[in-house]
Amino acid sequence: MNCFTQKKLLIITLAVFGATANHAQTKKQPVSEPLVSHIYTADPSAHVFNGKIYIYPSHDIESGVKQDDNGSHFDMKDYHVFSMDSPTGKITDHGVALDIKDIPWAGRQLWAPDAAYKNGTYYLYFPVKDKQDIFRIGVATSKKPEGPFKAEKTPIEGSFSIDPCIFKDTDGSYYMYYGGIWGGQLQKWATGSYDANGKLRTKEKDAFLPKIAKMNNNMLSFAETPKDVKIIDENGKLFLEGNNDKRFFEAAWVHKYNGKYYFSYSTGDTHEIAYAIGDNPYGPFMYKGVVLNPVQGWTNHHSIVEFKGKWYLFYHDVQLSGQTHLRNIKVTELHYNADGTIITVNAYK
Ligand code: FUB
Repeated sequence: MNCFTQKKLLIITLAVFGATANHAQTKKQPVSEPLVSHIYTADPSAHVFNGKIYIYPSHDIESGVKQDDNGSHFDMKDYHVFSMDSPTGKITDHGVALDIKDIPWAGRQLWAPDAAYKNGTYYLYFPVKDKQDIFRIGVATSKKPEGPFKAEKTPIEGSFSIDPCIFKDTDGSYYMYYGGIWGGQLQKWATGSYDANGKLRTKEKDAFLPKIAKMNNNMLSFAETPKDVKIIDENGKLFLEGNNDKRFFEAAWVHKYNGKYYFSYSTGDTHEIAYAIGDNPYGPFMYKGVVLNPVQGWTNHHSIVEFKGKWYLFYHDVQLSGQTHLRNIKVTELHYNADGTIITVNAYK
């Protein structure tokens, strides 16, 4: 994640690209306005609980930490939960739902969370660096969708990297999808265990793949060793790192539409939300196209949810601040073609 790479040349290229993209987009009118303007919010994971929409975003702040290769300036310290009676209705900020100081094992950087409900308990899943500066995924519980949430004493065993997405299948099974390259550290787990020197791959190599693990009944642990989620082209081939307009970068989200599984994700340095379709939760998922074109700011992160028979795309941009690490969440309706493909959203017109 983040607009910096390890190579200076790429830093410059990305900076120029980012500035150009921002400039072009700010001349256009946004199709949606920020849902929240009293604090900065990002990475909106939306769910329908008890007939209302609940949004679990990151809470962006200016902590003064300098930008670096690992996205250290995304230095978030708590989560707020929001609810809405409808996507066009009033939004309620339920206040701090979980604070980093109440997560016993946490070091720094509370990144994009997600939530789930099962048998009277709400679960908040969150990535945060542990005290060794390694991203792990934690879980916290509450009896209310808005929290406050109480964190477990340790991260989910076997978890690593960032951006958990919890998907409930129609048979009642829950799966976690997760992962993110660059600052998300997925490249440091290429051998199956943590290697602080794990490098990004060169263009001709297979791209890193997101992970999936079925959840145990208690929703607090993985029921299996995490597996790769294969994203393939129309010939069944995995994408290479050089296919950076299609390969996985971060921000996994899964939803089901007409019996098919839709895996959507950010392409990171090409700034799109792409999607691929599969026949079961494990995939493989065949690339189909773009859900959301690049937005203002470097990151692009979304969720897709059905509410009262319509589908909605929650996303963020930097309309309020103009700064990549101070984002604001938005929503717009999402439409499908008759063949099940998604009509690409342009966040500006
Ligand atoms: O908000 C911090 C990180 O930025 C998220 O974890 C990524 O998906 C990107 O949006």
